[in-house]
Amino acid sequence: MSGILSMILAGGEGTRLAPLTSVRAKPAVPFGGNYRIIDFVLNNFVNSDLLQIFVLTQFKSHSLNKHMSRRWQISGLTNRFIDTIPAQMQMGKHWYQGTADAIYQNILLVERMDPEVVCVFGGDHIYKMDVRQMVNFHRSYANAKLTVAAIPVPVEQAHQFGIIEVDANNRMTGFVEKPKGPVQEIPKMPGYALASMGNYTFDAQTLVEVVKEDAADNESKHDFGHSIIPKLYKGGNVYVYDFSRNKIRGEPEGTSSYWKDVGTIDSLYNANMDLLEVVPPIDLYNRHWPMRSYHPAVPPAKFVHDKADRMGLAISSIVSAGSIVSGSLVQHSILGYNSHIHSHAQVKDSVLFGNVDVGRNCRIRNAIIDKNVTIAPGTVIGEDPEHDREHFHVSPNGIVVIPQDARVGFNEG
Ligand code: ADQ
Ligand code: ADP
Repeated sequence: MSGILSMILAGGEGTRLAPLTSVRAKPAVPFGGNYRIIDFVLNNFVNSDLLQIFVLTQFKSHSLNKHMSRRWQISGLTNRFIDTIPAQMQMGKHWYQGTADAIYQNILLVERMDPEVVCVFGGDHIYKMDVRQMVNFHRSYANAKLTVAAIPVPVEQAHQFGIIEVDANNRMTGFVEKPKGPVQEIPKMPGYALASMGNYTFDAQTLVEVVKEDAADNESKHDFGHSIIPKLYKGGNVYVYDFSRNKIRGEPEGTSSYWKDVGTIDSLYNANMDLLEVVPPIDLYNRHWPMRSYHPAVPPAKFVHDKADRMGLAISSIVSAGSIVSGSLVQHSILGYNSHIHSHAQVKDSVLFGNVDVGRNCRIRNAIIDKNVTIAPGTVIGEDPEHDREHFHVSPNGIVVIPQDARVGFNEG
């Protein structure tokens, strides 16, 4: 496929993921032991063989840049590239005002490439999509100016998304960004509304025109959801791509409709836990859809015990390289790189990002522990909600979050 340029919006501040986003952008937040959130969209493009990609960053981009340059930077040999573009204030002394402004400030990159279509995708969702199928769908409508990918969501969640109405010919007939009131339910799916996934395939000419026009409009929020789509669909040339039609090679029909917005601590935790199911709703082991990421040079994971009555065991868990589970028990948890779990400790229903040291006799449950954390021997986390709320950030569902570089339990009596 040619003439396709992709722009990945990776500047999200991710305030609802605090404190995990206190020093890094949301797309750089670790996920599933081995990955960062942005790996999912990047693998979608690479596995779709669409390799002309700009990744637009803004907030707290150092960790993301490092990840990009260690694993994803491609340039030079052919016309294929993945280029990470920092906010450069090309159009005046201000940051990106919104997602449409992020494209506008980089419009020269689009004009220079002179593509036929531009895929503008978000950088912070967990899903697999063969993007070629969406582009083919878009191209099948000669008059299509924009195609928006869509998925049903329960109506209770509709206020978090752009909500779409569509006619029998896949044409968009209504769009409200993050509606405050009641929404139109999907006629054949009561209780559900059709949500935008924030993934757009634009006719290139249209994209250039609309973002320039939008930049000149002082009333605009300069955002695709608030400003561009509500105007554009009224012209009758905006189409809706039903994500459940997307088929991933090597996977049965229908399994590819997993899509998670991991914008909150609880949704991030739940999406991690999804990976631990016997048959997970998103398969990371499909050889036809390799999940690339940066892998540090560390030794394999190791499970040891020095006495017969002691375990060094992980059950229903994902354990990344460099980890040592010694004389301790890990249950239904995800351990990132270099997690060390010492004797008699128990880790249950938790996610450790990496470089975490859990001391002897600790009991950890229902926790997300960020990188480079040391937990003193005997510390208990996740068993006493009142104590946890006093000392740590605790999510509405009771997930305890330990921030990066913390030393926990050393100063307590
Ligand atoms: P939101 O996710 O709320 O809604 P937004 O916060 O604008 O939209 O983020 C969209 C993408 O752009 C994210 O990947 C984010 O990281 C990135 N981004 C945000 N601000 C940016 C900036 N200034 N510079 C660069 N990148 C930036 C959108 C749509 C909804 C849709 C949901 C689906 O507006 O209609 O339903 O996505 O999650
Ligand atoms: P992440 O925590 O997202 O994995 P990295 O470990 O890749 O991020 O770190 C990104 C960069 O952020 C590091 O190279 C370092 O420069 C900076 N950094 C991370 N933690 C700290 C810290 N505690 N103090 C100062 N700089 C830090």
